[in-house]
Amino acid sequence: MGMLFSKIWTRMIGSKEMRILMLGLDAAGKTTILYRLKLAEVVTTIPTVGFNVETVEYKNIKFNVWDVGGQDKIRRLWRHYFHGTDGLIYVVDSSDRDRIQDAKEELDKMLQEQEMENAVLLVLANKQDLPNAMTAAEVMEKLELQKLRHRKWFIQSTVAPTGNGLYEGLDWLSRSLCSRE
Ligand SMILES: Nc1nc2c(ncn2[C@@H]2O[C@H](COP(=O)(O)OP(=O)(O)OP(=O)(O)O)[C@@H](O)[C@H]2O)c(=O)[nH]1
Ligand SMILES: [Mg+2]
Repeated sequence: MGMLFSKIWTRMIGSKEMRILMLGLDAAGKTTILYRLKLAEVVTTIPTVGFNVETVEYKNIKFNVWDVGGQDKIRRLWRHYFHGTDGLIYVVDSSDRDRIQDAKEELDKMLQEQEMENAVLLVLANKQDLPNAMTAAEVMEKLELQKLRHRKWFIQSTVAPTGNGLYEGLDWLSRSLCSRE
């Protein structure tokens, strides 16, 4: 009965599509996350030089997820993907204390862009399995998320290869994007 109802419902309202941009410094775990969500398995990744895009369906929403390479030299390409972004997933390597300040600066720059004005922000404090990883609370402080104004944001701890935390993150995204309209 539940199944039938949800099928009728989907037919009536159609499923929503959301453009999700996934960014973060190189080796943060973006591509691992994308394919864990898409294929439910761990793929061996190589640094992304361009982008990967996949559609992930979850809770009646089609998330079109754009995963763009984060290497220093190609970060200037990020801005070409901003237009029409509903949600930004910002992936952080929580074990990389040396570069958390860089991660903050890149995030700040992006959030100032007019094209990103209406995007909700999901920060993934990834690599929580590594010893000495910063907790989500520490990552939140380092990124100064509490200072953000007029922005819906959420931070979630994740371990990309096991999938830990990823669906909690998508849950928040779907809730905040649905309540936005
Ligand atoms: N221990 C651990 N390793 C991870 C985790 N997530 C990703 N990795 C590893 O980190 C490395 C980089 O992951 P990628 O997914 O390629 O990183 P990326 O963010 O796509 O990097 P670029 O494409 O260069 O921007 C790979 O060796 C992954 O297996 C995690 O949660 N824990
Ligand atoms: Mg990649």
